[in-house]
Amino acid sequence: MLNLTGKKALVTGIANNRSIAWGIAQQLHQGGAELAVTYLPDEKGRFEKKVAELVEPLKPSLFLPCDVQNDGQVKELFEAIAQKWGKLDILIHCLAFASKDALSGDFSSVSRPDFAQALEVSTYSLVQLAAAAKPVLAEGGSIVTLTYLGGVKVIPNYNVMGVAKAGLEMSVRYLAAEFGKQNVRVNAISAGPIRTLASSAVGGILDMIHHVEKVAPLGRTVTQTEVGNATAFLCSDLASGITGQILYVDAGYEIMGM
Ligand code: NAD
Ligand code: 0WE
Repeated sequence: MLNLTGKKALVTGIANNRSIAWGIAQQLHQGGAELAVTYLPDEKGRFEKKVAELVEPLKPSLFLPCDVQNDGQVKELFEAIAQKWGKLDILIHCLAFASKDALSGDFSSVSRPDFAQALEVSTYSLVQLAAAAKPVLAEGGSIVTLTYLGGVKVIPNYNVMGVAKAGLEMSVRYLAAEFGKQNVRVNAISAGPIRTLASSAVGGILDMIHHVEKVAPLGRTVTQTEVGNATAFLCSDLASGITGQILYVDAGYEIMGM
């Protein structure tokens, strides 16, 4: 059965109690994994306080800042993991960012800096974290990232994030091919739309969720806990034969053509 006892897991992307990463952290903890949690630092330290209070019940062994646009922070994060644990079994990449301007209007109106930032934060960061983790990633380890259907099909207003997710999904395959040599698996979960800090900032997200509720085979959207459970499975030895895959956790929406 699902057992993550003895596994050391790094979870990125928790901003609040609606974050998909929070659903993942809880299910990894439930499975018996020991956690390291990162937060995106801001000037006032608001996220640090909020995330620290939220994750306190999971008793993380490490709690550190990680802005993926800051190479120094990424370096210090993995130095801390090497020192504390000497290994890492699970790496959860659950972050994305694009300028709000780029998430509405014509796709072709995206500026060069907004395009570059979306791909740097949402796509390159997976490669960056995987490379930084490589020396400590244990045999039998697992990397999981979060993607969205907008990286495969056109979703109105997803725009440059769609390009970022397409790149992310292809990065999963190249990383899987490379990391397989050390018996580390790399997969993505393509989640259906969920109300989170990131998605709530998007105009029309509720209409999109209602559309999915009407069309999806299960007649509803998915929860952070369901994404967390699928992630726990991919990180467990039950999934030892699965790598390079995009697993849809979307109540079946992706299979529908009409
Ligand atoms: P969220 O806002 O809770 O999480 C996004 C996280 O990205 C935040 O914790 C934020 O701090 C982090 N982040 C942004 N810029 C960063 C940076 N420079 N360095 C480090 N961290 C940074 O929203 P969410 O919906 O839980 O998003 C998590 C992941 O799930 C994203 O990859 C998103 O694309 C993906 N996803 C979301 C949905 C959805 O509908 N909510 C569906 C499919 C996939
Ligand atoms: O990947 C995402 C969220 C991505 C995201 C959202 C924001 C809003 C606030 C990245 N960067 C930002 N930057 C901000 O300033 N999702 C899958 C959720 C989502 O976002 C959409 C969606 C869906 C679904 C954007 C447009 C259309 C649909």
